[in-house]
Amino acid sequence: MKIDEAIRIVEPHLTQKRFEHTLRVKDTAINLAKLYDESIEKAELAAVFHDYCKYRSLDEMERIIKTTSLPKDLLNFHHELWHGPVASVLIDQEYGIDDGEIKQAIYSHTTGRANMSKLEMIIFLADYIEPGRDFPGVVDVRETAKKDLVLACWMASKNTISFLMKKNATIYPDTFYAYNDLTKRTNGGNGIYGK
Ligand code: DGI
Ligand code: FE
Ligand code: FE
Repeated sequence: MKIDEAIRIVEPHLTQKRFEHTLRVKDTAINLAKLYDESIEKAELAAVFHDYCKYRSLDEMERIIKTTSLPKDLLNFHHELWHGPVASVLIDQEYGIDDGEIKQAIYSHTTGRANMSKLEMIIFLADYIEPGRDFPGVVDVRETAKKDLVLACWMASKNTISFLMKKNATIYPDTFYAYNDLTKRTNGGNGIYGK
C-alpha cells in the first residue's frame, strides 16, 4: 500500500493530536530505518498504522481478541495494551496488509517483547522518542537512539517499567520479557549486571 493511501485511511480513526503524533512517529521511524539500514517502506507503513485502533470501543477490541488467535490473557490487563495487537489483525482483515514483519511491529509497539526484530525496535522506539514526547529521560533516549538502537530500546523499556511501577500498575509479561531480553543484549547498559 502506498503511504499516502495509508495516511488517508488512518486519519479519520484518530483525533487530530493522535494523528499528528502518528505523522511524527512516521518521520522518526524513517530516520531510524535510514540510520539502521531497515526498509523505509515497512517502517513508514508500520508507523502510520501503529495506533490505528487506539480509539476502537472496548467492546469491539474485546470481541476481536476473543474471536481471533490473539492471546486471551490481554483481557486480564489494562485495555491500553489492546490497540496494537488488535490493529495487527484488523489491517490484514480490512486492507490486506499481510506482511508479517509489519504486523508484528504494530502488535508489539506498546509493550515490546523478547527478541524484537530491527523493525519492531524501530517502531517501539520511534513511538517513545518522537519529538512531541516529553517523558522524563526522553532526551537521553533520543541521543542514544542516534548511536545504538538496542541500548535506546533498553532505556525506553526500563523507563516505562519504572513509570508503571511508580503508578502501581500491573505489567504485562511481554513488557518484562522485552526488558529482560534487552538487558541481556546490552549487558545491562554498562556491563556490570548483565546476567
Ligand atoms: O499509544 P501511545 O499513547 O502512542 O503509546 P503506547 O502504545 O506505547 O502506549 C501507551 C501506554 O501503555 C504508556 O502509558 C505505557 C503503557 N504500557 C506499556 N506497557 C504496559 C503499559 N501499561 C500497563 N498497564 N502495563 C504494561 O505492561
Ligand atoms: Fe500505541
Ligand atoms: Fe503511538
